[in-house]
Amino acid sequence: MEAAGKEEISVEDEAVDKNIFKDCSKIAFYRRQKQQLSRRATYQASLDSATTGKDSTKFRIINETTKVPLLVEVYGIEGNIFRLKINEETPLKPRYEVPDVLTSKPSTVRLISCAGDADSLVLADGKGDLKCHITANPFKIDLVSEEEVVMSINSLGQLYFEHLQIPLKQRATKENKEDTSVDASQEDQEDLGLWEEKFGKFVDVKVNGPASIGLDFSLHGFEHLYGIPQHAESHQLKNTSDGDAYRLYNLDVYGYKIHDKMGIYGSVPYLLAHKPGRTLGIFWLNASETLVEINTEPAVKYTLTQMGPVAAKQKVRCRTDVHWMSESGIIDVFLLTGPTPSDVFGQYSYLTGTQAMPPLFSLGYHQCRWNYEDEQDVKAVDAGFDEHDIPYDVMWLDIEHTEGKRYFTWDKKRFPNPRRMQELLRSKNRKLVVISDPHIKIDPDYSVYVKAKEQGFFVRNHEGGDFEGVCWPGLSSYLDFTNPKVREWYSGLFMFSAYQGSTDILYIWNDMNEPSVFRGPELTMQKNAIHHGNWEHRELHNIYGFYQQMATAEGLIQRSKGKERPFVLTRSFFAGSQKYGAVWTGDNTAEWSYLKISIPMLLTLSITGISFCGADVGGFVGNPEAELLVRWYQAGAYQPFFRGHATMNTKRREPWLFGEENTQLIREAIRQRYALLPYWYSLFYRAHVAAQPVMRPLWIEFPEELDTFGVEDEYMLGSALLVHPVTEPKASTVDVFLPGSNEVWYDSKTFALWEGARTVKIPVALDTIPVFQRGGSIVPVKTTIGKSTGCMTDSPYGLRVALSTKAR
Ligand code: NBV
Repeated sequence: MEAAGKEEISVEDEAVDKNIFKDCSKIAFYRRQKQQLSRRATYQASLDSATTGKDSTKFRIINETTKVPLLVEVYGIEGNIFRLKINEETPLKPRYEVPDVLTSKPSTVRLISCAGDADSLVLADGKGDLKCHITANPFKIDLVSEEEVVMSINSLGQLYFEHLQIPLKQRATKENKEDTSVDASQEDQEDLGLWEEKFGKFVDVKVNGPASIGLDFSLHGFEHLYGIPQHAESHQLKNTSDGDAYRLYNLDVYGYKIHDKMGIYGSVPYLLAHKPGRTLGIFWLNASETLVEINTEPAVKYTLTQMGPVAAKQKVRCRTDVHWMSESGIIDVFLLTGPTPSDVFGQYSYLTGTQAMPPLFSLGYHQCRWNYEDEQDVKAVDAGFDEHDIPYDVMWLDIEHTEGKRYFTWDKKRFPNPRRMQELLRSKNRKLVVISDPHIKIDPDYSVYVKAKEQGFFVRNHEGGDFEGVCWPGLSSYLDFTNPKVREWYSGLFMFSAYQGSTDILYIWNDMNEPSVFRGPELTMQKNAIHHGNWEHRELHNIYGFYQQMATAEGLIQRSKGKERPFVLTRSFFAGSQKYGAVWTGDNTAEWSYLKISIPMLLTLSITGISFCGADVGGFVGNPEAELLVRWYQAGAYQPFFRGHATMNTKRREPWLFGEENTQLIREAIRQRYALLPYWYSLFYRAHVAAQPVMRPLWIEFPEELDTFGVEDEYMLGSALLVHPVTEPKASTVDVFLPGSNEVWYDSKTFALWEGARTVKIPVALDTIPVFQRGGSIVPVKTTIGKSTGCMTDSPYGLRVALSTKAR
């Protein structure tokens, strides 16, 4: 590793220093919203002047204090979706609206105004089942389905919109001075971070001043919420306390802490709420730093004596309030009304696309390490798999394979003949994945740098020069992937003619694309860096990595002249990243608790569209003991993206290095993965064509069964297999919950039959992976296993048929 890297991050440190990152109290827009909302200035809608056009119904709302008018647009979208947009009616300059995430312009349905006067307006989506009841004063919207209010918007009065202002210094007249939504004395200015915000030694100068937005949603009858990755947290979202909101801000957090709501590598600002009979989704399309607060008010139970018989009969419903806050942009929110979980998946995929269909090889096992040293090392590891009769598909090369971290090059000493190395892998139907990060070494002799520089393809600093930050290669500039021209050019770098030494078995891994900047605030880019179109980085921070993966995937498609499916793994992601490939959960740690949390983390990604996801098997940081490694392989074999990986300075951990008994256990786990390949491939096909997640929390398959709503130590693969990985050391039994009163389940190993709707104690030995097949299902398998997926084309298929209750 070169000096630049070592100075900045000690790769031996196991615990993250949380002081590098902000908590809510250090986020100025959070403090401002909290302070201002306690003053409760309300909005009033002018419904008498509402207009309904082909696409939307528009009206104006006004804040009683600031008097600044906002324009509200309500859209009905095909498939039972509503869209609500709120922007300034006449902003000083345009505010950022996230481009490129929606797959196409969603088809609108004309809203019909059913009833209305100056105080209220009722809009129906045509079929008459769903209605938006808009109340003028104070402004709120109720979403009504079959006469039941399922969601209220702004019923808590948390609508917050900082309108763009002329910088204080430029304001000439007293009149202008009063024209401020955040009325702050000079002393308060600093604390409120209106035009300048300090964090440690960093100062964020905001040329546009305060621009934050917020809105509340009350979900009636709901107390189970899921989504808004990425956090190292439980699958079911927790209530947030003051100052501990879920943060969506893409950050490079090495060895992140678990059970924490801090932002890590990616963000999908989309959550689902579920109760028996209905699932809803809220997709908050905003790419700036975002915070989400959640508060469930449990149902109040009245007793006859307290309230009298009439009140007791009224069922008081529980309610969950969700409060979204973003640093800038506009309010653009999609309400997905279900009613079933799969309807919500369909609605979300209609907006953002479905999972890209992975090439078959990428569903096999991937072998990675930072780093495989040289061609000889690759050859030896590759041979090790064959010697130990362990199937694998993909060898991975990390940053050290390049000439001084210059991506698209090879270290000539370590990898003198990359083609020869790829031919060796090809002979066994195997592939190679190499890393390509977004930072480009500042080096006048590096052609990628020179060409990008010449064409003005780097993100700029606020003074107009190229942004420069330190990363693995030392001082670097960062490609501005938000610019379509940059993406086109970058895609071209993957052409075989441009990328010397690459062949058609080479695929790509995008890392550090939050983006990670070693000396930057919170280890990322300054928010006032400038992107294409003159947008500040703060507007689009969370979508930077999305764009790199998009350009990379496009490059791989073009290089094959549109014939082959790409494979691109990304660390950073946003809503819609599923269209471009796979995501992993970054730098986890070799501890049992991280193995355990991989399940809820992947379930959350899966239900927010990203089916192709995985966690580093073995744990990236630290050295797993043999038992943990074995259990991790067993769990990983049943997770969608299956890759072993380890940081540098860890002990080598190829599967055969832990004694014959453990080699056999790992071999068996990987072989089970390969046996199930036809099932995996079919599940991905369903994810691709019908938006059904591959890895599913139990509540999706059993949406009426309350007992399933909080389960996160087991899950379904498709609708046929239930998996309960062993995540505790020295386990001799696991308690497996088998849902469904009308279901039967078969132990995949012993074929023992269990009735559903019970928890069973399953004895486990070191070789047990608790997997159960649902009665009434058929699982396609391969009955012989080869060296790699490509070697199994001719292996016979088998069908595992499990009889249902009816057939017995
Ligand atoms: O490229 C080196 C590593 C990589 O192995 C890992 O998977 C990424 O998450 N990368 C982070 C950068 C260094 C982390 C200390």
